[in-house]
Amino acid sequence: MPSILEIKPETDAVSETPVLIDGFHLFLNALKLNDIDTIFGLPGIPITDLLRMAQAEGMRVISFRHEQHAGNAAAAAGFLSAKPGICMTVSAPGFLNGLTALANATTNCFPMILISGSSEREIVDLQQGDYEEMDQLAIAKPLCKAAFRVLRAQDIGVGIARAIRAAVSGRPGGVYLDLPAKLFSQTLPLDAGLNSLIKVVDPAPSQLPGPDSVARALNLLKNAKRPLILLGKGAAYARADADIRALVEKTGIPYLPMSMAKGLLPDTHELSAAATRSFVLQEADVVLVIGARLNWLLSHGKGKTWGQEKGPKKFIQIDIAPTEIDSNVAIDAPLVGDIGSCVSALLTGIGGDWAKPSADWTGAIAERKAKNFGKMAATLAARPTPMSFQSALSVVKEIVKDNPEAIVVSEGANTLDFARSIVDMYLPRKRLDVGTWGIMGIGMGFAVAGAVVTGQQVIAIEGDSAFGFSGMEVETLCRYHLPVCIVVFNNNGIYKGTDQNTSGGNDLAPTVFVKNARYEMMMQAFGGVGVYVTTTDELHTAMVEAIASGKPTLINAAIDETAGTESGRITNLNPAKALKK
Ligand code: OXK
Ligand code: ADP
Ligand code: MG
Repeated sequence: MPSILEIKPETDAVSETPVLIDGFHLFLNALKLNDIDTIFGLPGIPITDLLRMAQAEGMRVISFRHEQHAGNAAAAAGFLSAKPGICMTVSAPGFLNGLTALANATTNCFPMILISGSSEREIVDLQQGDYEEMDQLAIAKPLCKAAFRVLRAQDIGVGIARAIRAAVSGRPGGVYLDLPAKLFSQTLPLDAGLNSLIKVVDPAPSQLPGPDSVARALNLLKNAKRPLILLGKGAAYARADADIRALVEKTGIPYLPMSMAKGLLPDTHELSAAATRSFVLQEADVVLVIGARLNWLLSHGKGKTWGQEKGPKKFIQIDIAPTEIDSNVAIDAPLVGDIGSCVSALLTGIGGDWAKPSADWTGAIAERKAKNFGKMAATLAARPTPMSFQSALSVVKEIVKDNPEAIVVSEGANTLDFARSIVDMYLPRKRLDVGTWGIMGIGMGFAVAGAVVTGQQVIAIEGDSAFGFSGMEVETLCRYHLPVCIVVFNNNGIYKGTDQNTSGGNDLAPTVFVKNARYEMMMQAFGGVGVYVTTTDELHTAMVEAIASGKPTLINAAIDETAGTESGRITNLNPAKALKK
């Protein structure tokens, strides 16, 4: 990477006018000074030249077809690298397209910075009808963790520093930075300009838990009869992999991973209770929650899912955000701090005389796990025609087992739900999915980030509906020659392809798509590999070839169109269900 001084400002040696640096270069220098080397974005007024200059200065610029996917890529890059991912968009419409990704990043606690060019303040604020007029800062504010606008070149350094610190410190999240077009052409004397930039020192400082809170947590854990550790994507983000594994193994406490915590310990670990989720949630008496929120995905920590009728549970919760504590149920032992420091403090306190949980508890879990594994194995071994979700996923499961370094991206309803329980993960931070919102459309953005940030193979397991949200980005995959293998689980529709229009009219039902759509041709159109498969053998061959070649590949896998369930495993959230009750 070129050093800061290698970036050449405009000079005029003949007339000896002072050497100046412009807003474009101040901005790029500020990013580089903070080790940010990649920009995801989409060019247009007023950022086209900026992206060209970024590329000329040695930064990687990944240019997308729609800003939402550039934003999703930035968010996933943030999760994968623990540095804020950068997304750059044009003003009003481009900015709005990026906002979903910004809000989703904030919801997922992924650090990203959405940087948008904007129109002239003087005109926008008087609402005089500027090109792409919009008060972007005001609109972004409620959708992100922090939002800033820079109006003067001398504030570019501080603006970037504030954005970086806001994105990664404490609970990570999305940050908006508004850069009006005029800022880029402002100039400063070179020395003053460079001196105004800030290298952020310790952007995400450790936050140590108090000794009292550690003692309280340990006391509760020691007295538990049926303890459980719940790992969320915050635990994956925290990069305390070795200590978390040591905590599980030293204490012998079974653990349950949330979807993006899968692989923090290998899913095949004997203490994983993933295959008996309902049982452990109901039966555990003390639950140590690490980097997970007790939100809808965990039934808010109460009710039937948690066996509330069997008596109250005790919770220990590790989180960096103090206000997360007690947000749904009473937390008996809060441990507020960063996960690395908190887990390490627990490990220190555990000592050599730790009594592992009774065989009653671990044995009951093992027994149920074995039973569920047996049931699952039978489903996975079946070879129906057409393929079922499970038979097709049995192939993906084997491929991921053989390629544990691969990043797995997953979205859809049934495709997502089946893939979550069928496809084992072996390494931390290898799974990217629909996250806290259950959002559709993250597929190709996350896939691009996975490949660009890690350099590893990406396997994207996509429902046919989910794929449609970001499908045009297959051109991006081809343009950058990214090693992404997409498997479209094509069952002709949302949930399934057999829904009927009951009005007697000619339109298809709202959940149904064109039958037997040839998604693989979309990839072929841009020079990638497209394969249509109807059997598990064909799917296996196509995936092996995709990974061996590293070429962007789309495998269109024909799945039984009658197979899906409405909303997968969250059917209960459909309001009509409540009406029927
Ligand atoms: C898990 N299980 C297994 C295994 N792994 N059995 C055998 N072998 C293995 N390896 C069992 C597990 O014990 C559960 O059974 C069941 O399989 C399902 O497991 P899991 O972990 O997937 O659990 P569950 O109940 O689905 O989890 C709840 C949840 C999850 C809310 C956390 O559903 C989730 O993450 N949902 C996200 C859905 C989403 O975002 N959808 C968006 C699209 S829908 P039991 O017997 O122990 O319970 C949409 O947009 O609109 O419809 C729309
Ligand atoms: P999941 O969806 O997997 O359950 P969530 O996104 O709901 O996970 O929860 C992640 C939690 O992790 C958030 O409450 C966030 O504040 C917390 N978190 C993120 N990073 C850290 C960290 N380094 N240390 C402590 N807590 C963290
Ligand atoms: Mg479908």
